Amino acid sequence: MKALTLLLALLLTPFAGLQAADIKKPNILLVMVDDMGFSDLGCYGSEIATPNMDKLAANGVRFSQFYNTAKCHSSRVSLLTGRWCKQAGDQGMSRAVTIPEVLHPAGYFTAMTGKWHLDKEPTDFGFDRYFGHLSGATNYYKGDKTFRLDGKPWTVPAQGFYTTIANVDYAINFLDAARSAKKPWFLYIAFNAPHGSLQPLKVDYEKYLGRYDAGWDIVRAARVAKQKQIGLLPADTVECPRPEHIPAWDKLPSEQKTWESQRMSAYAGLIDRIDQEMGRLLANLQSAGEMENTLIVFVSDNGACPYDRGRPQIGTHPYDPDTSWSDSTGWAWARNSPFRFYKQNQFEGGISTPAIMHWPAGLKTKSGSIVSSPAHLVDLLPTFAEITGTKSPETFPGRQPTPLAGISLAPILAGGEIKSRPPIHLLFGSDRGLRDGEWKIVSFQSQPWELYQMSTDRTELNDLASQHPDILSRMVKQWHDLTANVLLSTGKDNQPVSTKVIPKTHIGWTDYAAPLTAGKIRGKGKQSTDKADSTTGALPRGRAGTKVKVDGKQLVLTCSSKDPGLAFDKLGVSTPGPYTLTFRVQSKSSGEAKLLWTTDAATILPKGKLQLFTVKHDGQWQDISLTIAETKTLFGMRLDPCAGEGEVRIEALQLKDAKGMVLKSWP
Ligand SMILES: [Ca+2]
Repeated sequence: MKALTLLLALLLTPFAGLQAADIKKPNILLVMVDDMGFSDLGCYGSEIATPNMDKLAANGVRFSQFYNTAKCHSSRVSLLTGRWCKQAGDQGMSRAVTIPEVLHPAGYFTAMTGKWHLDKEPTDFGFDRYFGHLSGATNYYKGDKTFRLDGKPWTVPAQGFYTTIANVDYAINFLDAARSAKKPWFLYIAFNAPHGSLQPLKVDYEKYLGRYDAGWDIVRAARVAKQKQIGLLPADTVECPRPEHIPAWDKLPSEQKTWESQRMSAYAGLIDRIDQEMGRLLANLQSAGEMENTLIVFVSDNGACPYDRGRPQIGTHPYDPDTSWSDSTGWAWARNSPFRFYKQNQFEGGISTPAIMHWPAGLKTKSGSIVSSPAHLVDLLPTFAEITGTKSPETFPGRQPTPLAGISLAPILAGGEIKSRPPIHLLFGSDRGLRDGEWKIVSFQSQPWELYQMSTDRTELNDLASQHPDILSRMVKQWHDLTANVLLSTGKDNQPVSTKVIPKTHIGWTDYAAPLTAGKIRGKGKQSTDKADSTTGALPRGRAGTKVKVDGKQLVLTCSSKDPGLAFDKLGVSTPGPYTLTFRVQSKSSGEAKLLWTTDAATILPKGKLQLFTVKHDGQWQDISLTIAETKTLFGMRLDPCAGEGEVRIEALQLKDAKGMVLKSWP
């Protein structure tokens, strides 16, 4: 009878029947992993063992065009609020209401474990229970000082701790509390794996040692072949070829091959462990009789990460808690198969996530089916609201909620389809994009817009911007309108893109031409709480009268005579001084050069400390190294390479700590 009622309700309108008293509200398990590439799960093309996720996919549904925001914190904001990151008020979420705040009035128990990476704490945004780290990245074994349990500081045990396991330990703990309270539950697990530093468990790492000796060309080809074979991608999909900044595997020196093969084994170990822990959690749901009526959603916050921080740690083991192996651009390319580019870029390699949904009681799609409708993290909140019979409130104490950007995916879960949807707006830093139906425009670091027809060219190989200027200009206008009117973001975000095409590159990508030298163990005894999630510093602001742009690996300053220079308003470093600031400079300007800095937010430059130095304005490149004799932690900085008008170019600008470790680099 109950089944019949449910069926009738579903036939009438999708999920309307779930509000009826005789139908139990579904539990919701939302899992987000960190920096996992599109092809990293077995059911998305990988050779890594992920049997538990594959089983969910086989009995549920997979999305082939599900998007995130290409970056950690912005994806978390969109996921939790159903809005574009800036629209929601960025990390502070002042213009939004979160999923737990929407579900709470419907009687839900709400809990979270793992990485927060936003302002305040989860318990300030509607979560009844929370265990995890507030930081953007943490040591898998040793954690950091931002760990919290239910709003209170939590000390990471000195022995026997591993973050991926602890996240599931506490998740199970919280579910027990929900069951005792006899409430439906919403559980959000934000694994920090497989984000760098790569610190797998020994057993997981050794399982994959030697498995990647064949290299990224072969692994990539195998993944693409599997993606076609399992029907994830059309058989005529043309994969993006290996870009010039990544060498052919066969051309690597043998020691480089060994190091890279080991790095991929570390990634595989981290991902394998996520799957094992998911298996433990799913077994817990099974034994509680909750598998049937729990909607499980699995997504990644951005594509694989290409930023190679620190020097190779040859001869170390990644399971040594004091090591911190960094990301590999070559493997990021393979892990984002078949797409182009990486985390932070709005190309498909940056924004495409594996996305699995599983819900035996509610899903009316054929088991194991693949949905190719475009969807985005912003759609999750409206979907959850619809299937639980709740609504996102239009007002909320202390906030000014904007309208939802996402749409409910409930019609897809009910076995139907969504024929059209509002455009998907894409923005992180200077990387931009817009997906509207079968068309997508995309800009790499504010370079000229490119146009792709996604229905025939998902891998973005054939730029149609010059062939369809009408479509391009319509979509560019749409992007700017949405940025101003929906994201409420003006200023730098809404400036036109550059007109100059330059080689697409990033200083943080692995430099395979550099000799492979073993570095000292980076960050030994210290934990990363770097919110910026990278040593790549935010682009400095040109002071009044100075225009700044990025040209390849150079910052180009066009100075007027009015007080020229670069302002670094908030450096985001946590290591105290002394420091060195090194860079190469080429000046066609004039006048005295100076560096100013402050160690607190209250001191507005040019107040603060001052150091003068000499730049020859003869158009020749010169190396500059400045010592900043400061014992406190730098907050802001101003670098004036000249005092007159003319062009100044700066490259390899790096702020280093006393031991010579790079804390920030620009551009
Ligand atoms: Ca991430």
